[in-house]
Amino acid sequence: MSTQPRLVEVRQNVLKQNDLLARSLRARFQEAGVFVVSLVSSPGAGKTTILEKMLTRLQYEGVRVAALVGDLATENDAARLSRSEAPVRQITTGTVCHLDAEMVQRSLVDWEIEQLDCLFIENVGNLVCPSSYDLGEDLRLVLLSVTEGEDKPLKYPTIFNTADVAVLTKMDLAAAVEFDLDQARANVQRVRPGMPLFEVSAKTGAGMDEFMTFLAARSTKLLIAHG
Ligand SMILES: Nc1nc2c(ncn2[C@@H]2O[C@H](COP(=O)(O)OP(=O)(O)O)[C@@H](O)[C@H]2O)c(=O)[nH]1
Ligand SMILES: [Mg+2]
Repeated sequence: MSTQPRLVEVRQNVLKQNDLLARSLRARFQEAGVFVVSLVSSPGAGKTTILEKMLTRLQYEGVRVAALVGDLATENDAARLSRSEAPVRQITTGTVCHLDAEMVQRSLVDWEIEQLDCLFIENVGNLVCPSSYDLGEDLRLVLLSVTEGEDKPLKYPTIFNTADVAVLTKMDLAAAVEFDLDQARANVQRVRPGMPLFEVSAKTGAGMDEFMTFLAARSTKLLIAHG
């Protein structure tokens, strides 16, 4: 006899549990007045690099920011993000390919999130698993680097469908890898019509102003930054 129905049932229960917890996290974030933004992408698309720039910039502008960062192993990304001088915590997931609401809740236990304006959550690099797990965030960013190719939205539609905003990263490398920008834009719109799309290079800073202005427009918590 197949065990498939039982497996499906267990998986559905896990996801339901996560949804319930994410809902209570979202309520807690709202009550604390903290705007929560998560970042998802494949490994190496540039989440940590852009996040370090964002944290540095927002801190400089007087916004109280912090970050949680998920990886299977190492504290490397937390060390990189700490250079911004914002409070940062690493979540190491072992073999788990995504963050879940419980991991987020656990790592915030002794954190006074009321003291924050904005919390960023960098998910484990993966274009599949994170799409099923709500983390209670207000805004989910999906990053796609030009070196991955313009077809990724078509191959991984679910992650684009669960995100609110797409960010094309490493634009400074676009010409070198003959990235077809029009095709990429069309592919994003095909899987998610109307999805806002930003084209940035965290390395050169190109496109960062526009992107940060968009973020600031999404929350009064970030308005301090843009007056
Ligand atoms: N040329 C270029 N390289 C970048 C850019 N952003 C990130 N990288 C590089 O891409 C690699 C992976 O970046 P990282 O931020 O660690 O990606 P993550 O795994 O998504 O967190 C690193 O070597 C970065 O230096 C960018 O805008 N331009
Ligand atoms: Mg990273």
